[in-house]
Amino acid sequence: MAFKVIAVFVLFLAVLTISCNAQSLKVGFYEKTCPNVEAIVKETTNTIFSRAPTLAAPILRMHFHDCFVRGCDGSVLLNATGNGQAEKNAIPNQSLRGFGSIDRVKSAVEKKCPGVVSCADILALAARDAVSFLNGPSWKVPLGRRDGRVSNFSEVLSNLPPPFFNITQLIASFAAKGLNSKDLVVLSGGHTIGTSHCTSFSNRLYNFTGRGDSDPSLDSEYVPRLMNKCRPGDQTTLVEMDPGSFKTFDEDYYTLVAKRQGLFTSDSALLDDNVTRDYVRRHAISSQRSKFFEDFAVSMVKMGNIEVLTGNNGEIRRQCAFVN
Ligand code: HEM
Ligand SMILES: *[C@@H]1O[C@H](CO)[C@@H](O)[C@H](O)[C@H]1NC(C)=O
Ligand SMILES: *[C@@H]1O[C@H](CO)[C@@H](O)[C@H](O)[C@H]1NC(C)=O
Ligand SMILES: *[C@@H]1O[C@H](CO)[C@@H](O)[C@H](O)[C@H]1NC(C)=O
Ligand SMILES: *[C@@H]1O[C@H](CO)[C@@H](O)[C@H](O)[C@H]1NC(C)=O
Ligand SMILES: *[C@@H]1O[C@H](CO)[C@@H](O)[C@H](O)[C@H]1NC(C)=O
Ligand SMILES: CC(=O)N[C@H]1CO[C@H](CO)[C@@H](O)[C@@H]1O
Repeated sequence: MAFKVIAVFVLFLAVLTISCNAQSLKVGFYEKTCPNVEAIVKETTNTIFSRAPTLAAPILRMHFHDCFVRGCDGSVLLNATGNGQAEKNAIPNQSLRGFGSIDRVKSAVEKKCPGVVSCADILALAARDAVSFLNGPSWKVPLGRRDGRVSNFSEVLSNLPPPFFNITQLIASFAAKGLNSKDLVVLSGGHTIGTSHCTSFSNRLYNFTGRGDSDPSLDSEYVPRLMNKCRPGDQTTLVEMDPGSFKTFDEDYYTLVAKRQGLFTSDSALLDDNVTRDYVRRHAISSQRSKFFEDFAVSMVKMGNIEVLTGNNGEIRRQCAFVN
């Protein structure tokens, strides 16, 4: 009996400690301090995306890159300073675009509520608005992230999964961030929008194993079509990841992957695990659109919670490219 009481008490203490140390994010965090922040972000991003719809996808990707390196702390937005190179200078970031868009949104927010809203939160909101601008789902974004002060070039490669990862590596990479294989297959659905450089998948087309071959896990009729777009060594051409509907957030991605036309090794790899394969197949056949939308919203909120800085940690950056 006494044993039980002690056990319950210890558990109580543990819960108390956890909840004191890690303040959690909250929908409506800026209700009092910047009540219009969500409207400002939506309005500014809508203006930007209406003029340049191809800027929407890169904002979603940028939020992913932010969250996987040092948590969602806006570190991806920082510019290099004298003593080193920033995350945005690492190879996987060569293809990141949209820093200017985030700067514009931040300026609009600063005009109304100076020094209140973090760049990390602005990026999380802009990513949500990017998805819904492209006819995807919308969701409530828990807020209250603080901005980090460190952006480290060499942490990018060790934290972001590259496009040539197999399923074991992908699952491990997501697990390291507290995301499971369902999150992996759901968030990979982000590849329903946007474009990729040939360099991210051309290894699958030419000389895949050094015998002049291509990747057998890629649809053999799709290979010549991709070869047409991407000549060997092409560094500049952009290819639609979900051809024909790369400007619409839909579930076509799963149809493509099921047909073995996923662009990256990491897309094809979703067919190599029970959970992810099952999800791909189910969403490739019947119209499960609203279920995917629901799942995507849930996994985005989960991703947006990775290693966030809250309370007195970090800072509210005045300019997203520089620490205060
Ligand atoms: C599962 C691991 C993932 C890998 C290996 C991966 C890899 C890549 C690569 C290589 C590109 C093309 C970059 C280029 O060459 O221009 C890309 C684009 C993109 N990724 Fe991912 N990605 C992953 C997960 C995600 C997640 C979780 C999201 C968001 C939820 C996402 C959203 C995007 C978007 C929207 C683009 C298009 C960007 C544009 O149009 O510029 N990706 N990804
Ligand atoms: C930050 O660096 C990028 C290039 O990485 C550059 O285009 C941009 O102008 C810089 N931002 C500021 C505010 O200096
Ligand atoms: C950046 O990260 C690497 C690898 O984690 C570490 O060795 C290095 O000291 C870091 N650099 C800075 C300037 O913090
Ligand atoms: C994935 O790659 C790792 C490292 O190369 C390897 O050890 C593992 O066996 C591979 N897994 C699969 C399923 O191919
Ligand atoms: C293909 O790879 C092999 C082995 O790495 C190499 O010897 C050969 O030159 C490559 N062929 C082409 C066309 O790049
Ligand atoms: C996964 O597939 C294997 C082989 O088909 C099967 O033995 C296993 O029970 C499956 N696991 C789950 C969780 O479905
Ligand atoms: C936007 C940006 O800073 N891109 C950089 C990504 O990294 C390469 C070098 O690896 C730089 O040349 C780019 O300017």
